[in-house]
Amino acid sequence: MSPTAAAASLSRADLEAYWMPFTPNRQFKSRPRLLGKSSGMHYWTPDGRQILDAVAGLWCVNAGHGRREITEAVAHQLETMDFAPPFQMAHPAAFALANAVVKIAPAGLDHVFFTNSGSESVDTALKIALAYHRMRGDASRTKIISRDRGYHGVNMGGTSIGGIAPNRKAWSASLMPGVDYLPHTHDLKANAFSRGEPEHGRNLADELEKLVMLHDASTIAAVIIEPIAGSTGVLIPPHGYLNRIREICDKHKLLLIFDEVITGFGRTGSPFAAQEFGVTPDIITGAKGLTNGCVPMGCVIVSKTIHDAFMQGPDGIELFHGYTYSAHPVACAAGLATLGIYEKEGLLTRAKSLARYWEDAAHSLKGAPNLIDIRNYGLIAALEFEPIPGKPGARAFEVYLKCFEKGLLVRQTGDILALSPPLIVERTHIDQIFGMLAEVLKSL
Ligand code: PXG
Repeated sequence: MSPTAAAASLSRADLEAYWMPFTPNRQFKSRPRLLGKSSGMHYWTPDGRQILDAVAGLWCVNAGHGRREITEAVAHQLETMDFAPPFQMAHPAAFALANAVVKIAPAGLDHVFFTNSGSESVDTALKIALAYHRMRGDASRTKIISRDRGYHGVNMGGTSIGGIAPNRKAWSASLMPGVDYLPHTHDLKANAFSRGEPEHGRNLADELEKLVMLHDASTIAAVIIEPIAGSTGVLIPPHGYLNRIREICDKHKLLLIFDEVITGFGRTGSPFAAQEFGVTPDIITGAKGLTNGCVPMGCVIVSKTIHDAFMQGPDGIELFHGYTYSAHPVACAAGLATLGIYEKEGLLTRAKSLARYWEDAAHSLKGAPNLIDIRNYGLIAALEFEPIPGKPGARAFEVYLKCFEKGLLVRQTGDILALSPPLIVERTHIDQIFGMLAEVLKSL
C-alpha cells in the first residue's frame, strides 16, 4: 500500500502509539488532520485535497517542496556512503557545507559546528559561550540573558532560557540557574498595524543596561535573542533595537547570540537577519532552512575570535561536545543541494523583492472583525486576534481550522496566526493566501 493510501485508512487505534509533539493528542486524535504528499507550494491530504502551504512546513521548506536536486543528492549520498563517524574522522561534504554556510554568513562569522536541530544548536551555542569565557580565564561569566516570550527550542538549555511560560513550567525546579530576561518588545498600543520594523521600542534595549547593573557584567556570559521572535507569534524588532543591544554587549564584553533558526536562510530578505538589520552577533544558531527541512540538521556559526580562543591551549580535543549525527553525510548532501538551489534561484534575497507586495496583501485584511494587529517583515506576517474572554487561543484556532478546511496551511500560536511561505512563493499564491484568509475571517 502506498503511504498515502495507508494514511487514508488509519483507524483511531492506529493513531494511539504515536505521542505527538506540541499537540493536544486527545483532541487531535478525535479529529486528525493528515498530510500525505507535497510538491512546490502545496501539500495534499491523504484523500487528495490540495493545501496551499503558507508556512513552509514549519518555517523550513524555503525552496519549496519536493526539490529534485535535493532528492538526487540525498539518494546519491546514501548509495555512496550512508554514515561516517564524526569524531576523529570526517568526510568531504562536511567541510564543503561549512564553507558554503560561511560564504553566506555575516563577515567575521567563519566557523561552523553542526547539530541536528535548532534545539541542539541553541544548547551548543550556550555551551560554546560558557566555555569561551572559561577558556579566556573569565570563568565567572556564567549567566545568560534572554528575553521574555523567547523560544530557543526544547532541550534543557533552551528550555532554561525560554521565555514562554507553558514551555517551562513542568520543569521549572530543574532548569539551568543564572538566567535573566529582557522584556519582550510587543507593544500593541504603540505599534499596532506597523509595517516592517515598529517605530516604538528601541529604548527597551536599555533594559539590558539595568540587568548588567543588577548582576554585574563580570557574571554575564551572553545575551541570546531571536532577531524576529517567531514561535511566540512574530515580534519584529523595533527600529534601532538590535543595534542598541549590540552596543551594550560590546560595552560590557557580553557575547551576543542571534537565534536565527527561523530568520536564517532568506526569510527576511537577506541570508540572515544579522545582515538584514546590519547587526553582527558573535554566534548565530540555525537549522530548518539549512536543509530545506528535508533532513534534520542545525548549525552554529561562530566568530573567528571565539573559535580561535579554543585553538590556543595544549594539543587535544578543544571542545568536549558533539553528536553522533553531527555533519551526517546525508544531511550535508541535503544542505549542499539546498544552498545550491538558494544561490541559483536567488532565494536568499528573494523575500526583499516580494516584501512590499506581501505587506500590502497582509494589511489588506485590516478591518476584519476582532483583528487587532497585522505585522510583517520580509516574507513573514502575523495576524493577532482579540481573545475570546476566558478562552485564550480559541479564536485563532478556529481560523486555523477553517483555513485548513478551505485549503490553506497557516500556523497558530495563542491568538496569533503566523505566515511564512516557501521563498519560491509567487504573487498569485500571495493573492490566494490572503484571499482565503479574508473569506475565512468574513465567515466567522
Ligand atoms: N530556536 C528558534 C528561534 C526556533 O524558532 C528552535 C530554536 C528549535 O528548533 P527545533 O529544530 O529543535 O524545533 C526553534 C523552532 C512555531 C514553531 O510555531 C517554531 C519552531 C518550532 C515549532 C513551532 O513558530 N521553531
